[in-house]
Amino acid sequence: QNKCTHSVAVIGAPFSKGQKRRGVEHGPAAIRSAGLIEKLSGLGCSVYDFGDLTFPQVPNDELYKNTIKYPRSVGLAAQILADAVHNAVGTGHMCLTLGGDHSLAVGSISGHAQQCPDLCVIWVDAHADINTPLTTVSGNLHGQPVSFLLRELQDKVPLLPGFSWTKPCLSRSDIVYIGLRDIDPAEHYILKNYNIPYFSMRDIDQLGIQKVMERTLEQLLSRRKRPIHLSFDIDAFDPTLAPATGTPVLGGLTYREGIYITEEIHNTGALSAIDMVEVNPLLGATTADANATARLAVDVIASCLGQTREGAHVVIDELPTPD
Ligand code: 5AB
Ligand code: MN
Ligand code: MN
Ligand code: MN
Repeated sequence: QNKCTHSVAVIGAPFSKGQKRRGVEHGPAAIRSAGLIEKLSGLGCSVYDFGDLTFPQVPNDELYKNTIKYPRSVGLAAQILADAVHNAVGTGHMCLTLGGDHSLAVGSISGHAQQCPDLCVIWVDAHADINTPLTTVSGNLHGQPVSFLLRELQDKVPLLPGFSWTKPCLSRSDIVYIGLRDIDPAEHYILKNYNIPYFSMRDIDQLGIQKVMERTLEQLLSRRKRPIHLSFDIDAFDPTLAPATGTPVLGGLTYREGIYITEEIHNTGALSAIDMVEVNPLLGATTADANATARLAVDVIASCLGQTREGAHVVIDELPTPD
């Protein structure tokens, strides 16, 4: 049955201090303006829009060790989001977080894991976001969220101010990356040395997206069915499709590859939370670029929730007959 039976909680997380470009805090408004709620309602979902969270200013949020930017602001925002996701999932909703930058995934995944300790993560991104605070070159926390979540890495991760509430909730075999094509040297070391499963753009070229999804779901779900957290960075798409984002990288997913990923995830019946992050409507050359990027985000989300390319998502009883 294709008709959407989900109740979906929508949480806006207009947060941008995990990176340096202004505008990503307008992601939730841009995605809503592109028709998200109407689209999901049209699919038959019961939508509970919780509006946008507010994140307090943290005074004197100084650099950590001269490198990490806004640790207390990021830590607190993630903690606030964790509570919101925890409550939404606990109430029985599928939880959709609209970013905001990707540092928020520390919160959304932690909050989801408090309700579903057995969850697994599919991380769709051009980047691995697994720098530790000691390996990052940029100092931006949106390039580090996975390092705080991965149990095996904790002896390499210092305690940042603002992060004392976090508890690593993932093991290496609980996450699969798809779409990677811009990996820092230390990140590459981590992926290889800790044996973290990933499918780079080269792997997608070699295997095709169908095999990539088969292997991803086999890795995560073959032992047991368990809740999926999809963390979708819009920069996984090629910049021709998603120009309005902070760190675009050439050679990304096609529209069809992206939608195939989310169709397959929907078909598992196990999707429990989604992050849609890094949509920055102030970037891209024109407002048309910004609108196209936001519409793409809506298409990805709709496909997660049962929109198909084959139609039949609305049930029709019979055809009209002529008199
Ligand atoms: B995004 C970089 N690896 O650490 C770093 O957009 C880029 O959430 C991070 O994937 C990109 O700053 C973070 C160079
Ligand atoms: Mn469904
Ligand atoms: Mn990215
Ligand atoms: Mn990312």
